[in-house]
Amino acid sequence: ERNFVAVHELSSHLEKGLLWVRGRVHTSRSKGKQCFLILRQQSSTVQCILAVGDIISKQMVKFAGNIPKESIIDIQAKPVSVPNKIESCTEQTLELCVEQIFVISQAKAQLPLQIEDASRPENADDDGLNIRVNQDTRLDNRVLDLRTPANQAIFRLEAGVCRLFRDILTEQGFTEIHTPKIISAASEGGANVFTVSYFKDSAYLAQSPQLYKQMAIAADFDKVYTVGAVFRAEDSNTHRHLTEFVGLDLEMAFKYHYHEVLHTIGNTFTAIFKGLRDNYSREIESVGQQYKVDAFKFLEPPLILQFSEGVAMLREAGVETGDEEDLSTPNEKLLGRLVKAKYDTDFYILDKFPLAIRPFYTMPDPSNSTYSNSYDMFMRGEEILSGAQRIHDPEYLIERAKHHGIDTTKIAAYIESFRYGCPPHAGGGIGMERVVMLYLGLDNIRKTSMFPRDPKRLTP
Ligand code: ATP
Ligand code: AMO
Repeated sequence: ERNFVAVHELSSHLEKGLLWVRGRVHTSRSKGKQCFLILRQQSSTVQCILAVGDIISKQMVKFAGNIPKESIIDIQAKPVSVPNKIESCTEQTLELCVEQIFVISQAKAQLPLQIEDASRPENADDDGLNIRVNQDTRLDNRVLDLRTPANQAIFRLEAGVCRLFRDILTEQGFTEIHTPKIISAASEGGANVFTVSYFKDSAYLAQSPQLYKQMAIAADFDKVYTVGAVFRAEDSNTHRHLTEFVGLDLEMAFKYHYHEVLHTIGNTFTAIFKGLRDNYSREIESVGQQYKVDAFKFLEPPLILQFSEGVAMLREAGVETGDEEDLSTPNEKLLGRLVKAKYDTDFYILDKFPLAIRPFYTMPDPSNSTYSNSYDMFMRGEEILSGAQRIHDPEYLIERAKHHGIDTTKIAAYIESFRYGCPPHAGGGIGMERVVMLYLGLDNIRKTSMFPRDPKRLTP
């Protein structure tokens, strides 16, 4: 039996004799009677030495030098301290003197990309010798690309976002639900749905859990959330649109005012930001070694502005925009910069959007029906959540749906669920990949989707 030790724990095994380590060959070079091999385990690396002597033969040194990079090997070795720091490894103060080496799984000799190239800092001085790996090469060979320290960190942090979302809401009495992804009617209106054949009929892939999370409220679940795939047949080739993303959705009954829900969501975001800052500092640092990462700033409680205030700030900055006009992407970003300059926060909430630009189920503002009880939330000047109070009166809901040109017979079960009594409620939907992208300040949503789907990419 082999007593395996993790690379990052080797320092506590110094001078304790032989042990086993399993890892990948990160790099290897033979120099006559010696072979220097860097062994990698996720983001940890350690230098290994094979030197011809009593235990190691010439053939073994040659064999070790010829193991293809990325192969998985087991070595039996003694960890020893080194006098000079080994800069190229995460374990800088020790190395492994190898006595036995076994190849467990051999990688192809020719790799489509080199992990070292794919890990290179984005802003490193480029003397023309450094090879950059472009995004398509990375995504085409995603399993290799995901082995870089930055990618290891990004997807561990992404798991953290989901875990925090679940834990924070569960603690507040929310119930996790699962909603169907094969549905018979578009929930957000519009044409951006994928049609799939469903036996003799056709169906849609869900563009949101919207109708079902509201139906769970009508069914007395009171506070619900769901984490699941959301599909959008949008031919949007941008840095922030995917055709399939993970939605973090929540819905909640309230007593007096939809701001009970707005505050719950806002506080959930600040709790997630704190959880990431406090528990994922190693991951954040690791991403920062490859990409420029500025610390994410937020206020407690979060800043809430009215949509009309946002419009006024834009106009003051010289932008022409209508009272009821949606924020274009450039205006959204500009407003983010203006808010940051004035309030020093990368997260803020915009409340009371014009009714005309919101989905049919949105509750109008009872005091001014030009506006609505709806809100968006932004990270680094980009939309991260859309939400609203919903109409829970079935007749009024039908009127609003018809106004939006929606065939109400297709959503009859949804409307019917409000005929048996339903508490006032509100909620919102978050894009998981966008949270990670914007928290870290990355420039493309494909960096935070493990196997991204966009209009031009369906594999791997
Ligand atoms: P997002 O707002 O990011 O798209 P959403 O689901 O709320 O999320 P929409 O309301 O459909 O999406 O889109 C709003 C904004 O997205 C628009 O202001 C538009 O500027 C931007 N957008 C959408 N598609 C594209 C595209 N193909 N190219 C550039 N911008 C786009
Ligand atoms: P909306 O359509 O604004 O609202 O979507 C909610 C959030 O999902 C993210 N998002 C996307 N992420 C990646 N790629 C896309 N193509 C994409 N489209 C949207 C954004 C967005 O803020 N039913 C409502 C939510 C609600 O009212 O509860 C809805 O789906 O972060």
